[in-house]
Amino acid sequence: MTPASAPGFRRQSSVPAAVIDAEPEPIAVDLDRTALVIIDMQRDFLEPGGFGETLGNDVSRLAAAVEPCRAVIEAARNRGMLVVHTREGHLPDLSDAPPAKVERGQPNLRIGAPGPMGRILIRGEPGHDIIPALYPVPGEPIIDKPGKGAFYATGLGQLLADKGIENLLVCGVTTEVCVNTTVREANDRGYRCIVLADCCASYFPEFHAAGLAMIKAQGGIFGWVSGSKPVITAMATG
Ligand code: TIU
Repeated sequence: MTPASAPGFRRQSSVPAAVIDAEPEPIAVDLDRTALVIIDMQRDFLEPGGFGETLGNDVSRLAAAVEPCRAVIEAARNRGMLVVHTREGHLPDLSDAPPAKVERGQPNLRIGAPGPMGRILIRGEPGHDIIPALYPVPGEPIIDKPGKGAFYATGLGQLLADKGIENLLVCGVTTEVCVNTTVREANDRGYRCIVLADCCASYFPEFHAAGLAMIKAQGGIFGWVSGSKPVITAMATG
């Protein structure tokens, strides 16, 4: 049976312009067909009083990813690479929030409940916004997503298709939740995903390590794992 909308996978466009040092092996990519995707670097996950903390997490564990992300974003902007930011969150009436996601934990700490940074994980509230250190510049697309994956119920796939993007450099939080889900979605859609290890973080160091290991295992079953420095080097020379 043919799927209703068979994806038209593209072969790698022309001669790849850059080789990025990565695991399980270096990857050659056309940087002109590559986008930088920054997943959910939001106050709700990185600062005290937000969704991450209401889930019982030590949010300070995510801070290490901020400076590497900032450096990669700067290099991407200098190169003219597409930089896409995502935010996880829900409409104020919670119509896009499945009860199975909302009905967890104490009612006063759930999605939509009032917190020190506004209603928890609600679009438009201070906590939902991206942290000041990584704030998008005018013109950079911001994808608001209701789920963990950045493709589910968003316009990301169309945006990337319109721009001819074939490869994704993926950063953000958390490694095993929204980064992994997005990489898996992207892998099924035919994108080469290169995850930048030091630009990602988890509330659980062992899950960060396992999340990266799962991506690069089995010959790179979901993608490649690299870091900010090899990618910045490739951007400067490729
Ligand atoms: N963005 C993202 O990863 N959402 C989460 O809920 N992550 C957790 O690790 N909880």
